[in-house]
Amino acid sequence: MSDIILHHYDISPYSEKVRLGLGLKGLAWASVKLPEIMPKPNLTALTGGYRKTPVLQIGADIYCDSQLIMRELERRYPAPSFYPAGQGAADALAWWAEKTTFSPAVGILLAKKPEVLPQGFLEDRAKFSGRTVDPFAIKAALPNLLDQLRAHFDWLDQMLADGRQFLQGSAAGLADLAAYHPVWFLRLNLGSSAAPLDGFPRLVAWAERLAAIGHGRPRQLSAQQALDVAREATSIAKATVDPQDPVGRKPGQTVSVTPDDTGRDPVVGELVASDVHEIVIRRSDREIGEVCVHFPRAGFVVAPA
Ligand SMILES: N[C@@H](CCC(=O)N[C@@H](CS)C(=O)NCC(=O)O)C(=O)O
Repeated sequence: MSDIILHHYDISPYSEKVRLGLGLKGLAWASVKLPEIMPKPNLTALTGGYRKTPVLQIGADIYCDSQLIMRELERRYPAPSFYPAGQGAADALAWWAEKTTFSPAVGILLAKKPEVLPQGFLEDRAKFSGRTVDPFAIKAALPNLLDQLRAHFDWLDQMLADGRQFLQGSAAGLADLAAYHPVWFLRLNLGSSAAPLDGFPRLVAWAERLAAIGHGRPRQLSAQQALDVAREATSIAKATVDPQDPVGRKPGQTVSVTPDDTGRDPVVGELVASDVHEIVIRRSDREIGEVCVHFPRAGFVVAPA
C-alpha cells in the first residue's frame, strides 16, 4: 500500500487533529511541511487550487479537509477506530466543536499575542477569510471571543463531569480530536492558566490525556518527492454513480468544488465518484499528470463548471 503523506505545518490546529489521528492508529507517515501562508505552489499542483491545511496524499489520491482525511484513514485503517462509541453522534459532535471553537481560539491569539504568528499572517488570513484586517477591531473583539469560547468549553467540560476519560467514554475518538485542536492551540501559545482555559481544570486534564496519544511515526519528505510520488502513482478512484444524488450528477460531468466558509478557491475537474459524504474529481496537472482530488460533501459547494 502507498505511503501516507501529510501536507501540514506545525502550528496548524486542524493538522494537529490529523497528526493525533495518525498517532491513535499507530501509523507511520511521511511529513511534508507547507508554508503557513500563500503561495503554496507544490500544494496547489496537487489539489488544483485548494489551499487549506492539512491535505493528505496517498499516491495520486489527494484528500482535502480533515473531515474527509479522518474518514479515509478510518476506511483504510479501521482499528483502533475513531468511533469507539458509534458514528453519527461522534461526527456531529466533531462538526460542532471545531466549527465553533477554532476561529475564536485563533482570534484570541491574534488579539493577545500576534507576534508569535509568522510575518504576513494577518494579511494572508484577511484574503483567506474574505474579511478586512483591522488590528483595533481584533483587540475590541477579544472580550466576546473569550465569552463565546468559555460557553462552548463549558459544554465540553460538562461532558466529562461523570469522570469519563474522553468525551464519549473510556476511549479517545474523532469527537475528542476535533474538540481538542483549538484547546491545543491555546495551550501551546498562551498556556493553560490563561482565560478561558483557566476555568476548566477537567478540560485541561482531558487535553493532557489526548496530547499523550502522540503523532505515530512521522518521517520527513520533501515537497518535490511528494510530487514525484503523485506523478508515478495511479489513483484508486473508480467511476461510481450515486443513485441518490439529489440533482442527478453523473461521472464524466465537469464540476467545481469549493469550500463554503474560508479559502474559497474552486477546484475544477471531471466527476469520478460521489456519495453522501465524499466527491472525487479527476484533474490533470502539467507537472504531475492525472490525480484524483477527494472532498467532503458537508461544507463544500459542488456546481457545474
Ligand atoms: N475544514 C477544514 C479547515 C482547515 C483550516 O481552516 N485550516 C487552517 C489551518 S489550521 C488553514 O487552512 N489556514 C490557512 C492556510 O493554512 O493556508 C479542515 O477540516 O481541514
